[in-house]
Parts: sequence; structure tokens; C-alpha cells
Amino acid sequence: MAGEANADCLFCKIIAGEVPATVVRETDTTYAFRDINPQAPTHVLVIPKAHYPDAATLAAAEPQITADLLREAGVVAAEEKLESYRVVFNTGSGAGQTVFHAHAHLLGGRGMQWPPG
Ligand code: DGP
Repeated sequence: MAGEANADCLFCKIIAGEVPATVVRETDTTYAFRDINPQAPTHVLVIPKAHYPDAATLAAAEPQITADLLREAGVVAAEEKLESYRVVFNTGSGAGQTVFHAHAHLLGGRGMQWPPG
């Protein structure tokens, strides 16, 4: 069923508490935890509790949860006292996606370049 936990999914295991993570926020629909390989002083992953493989699939199936995710990214940024920050959805392996459970990277705390690599 769409959105159901996937036993083979790392992020579903983190939500279930089967894999440890440093959790920064949780809501009914979202989970936010620190990236194991931070690319900035603040690097938090904000994910839906529902399992969808990428952001576009999530948005098509669950627009309200997608909005929750974006709101939560902003809440975490405010809690981390970030004046500016970047929210990234890597989508597809060619763009660097390695975990196929939709997630927003919230990055901040350092200067950033454009375009990204
Ligand atoms: P992406 O490459 O866009 O699919 O991002 C996946 C991110 O997940 C990557 O930045 C590293 C992070 N990550 C991978 N394994 C773990 C883990 O076990 N715990 C945590 N906290 N983050 C992980």
C-alpha cells in the first residue's frame, strides 16, 4: 500500500527506532534527525513518516504531508537560529539520491555557492 512502512528502508527503520538517530523534531506526519555525514554545521534530514521513494511521488500522493515537511524544515531552521539556509531534495541517483525514502536536506550555518555541484 502506498505510504506504508517498508521493511527494507533505512529511514523507515529510523522512524521505528530500529536504527539510532539524533532526532531534533517529530510531528504526527514528519520526523527530523541529524544527517550522519553532515555537509554543513547544521544538516538535518526532514522526512515524512509515510514511505514514498522521492519528493515528487510524495507530493503527488500526499500534498498536505509535503506541506508539513516544508513547514517543519522552516521550524527546524528557526530553532537552529539559521539566518539563511538551503533545502534540497535529491531526486534520482544521478542527482545524488542514495536513500529512496523522500527527504529534505536542511543545510545551514556556512556560506553556500550557486550553482551547487
Ligand atoms: P541522499 O543522498 O539525498 O539520498 O541523502 C541521504 C542522506 O542520508 C545522506 O546525506 C546520508 C544520510 N544517511 C545515510 N545513512 C544514515 C543513517 O544511518 N543515519 C543518518 N542519520 N543519516 C544517514
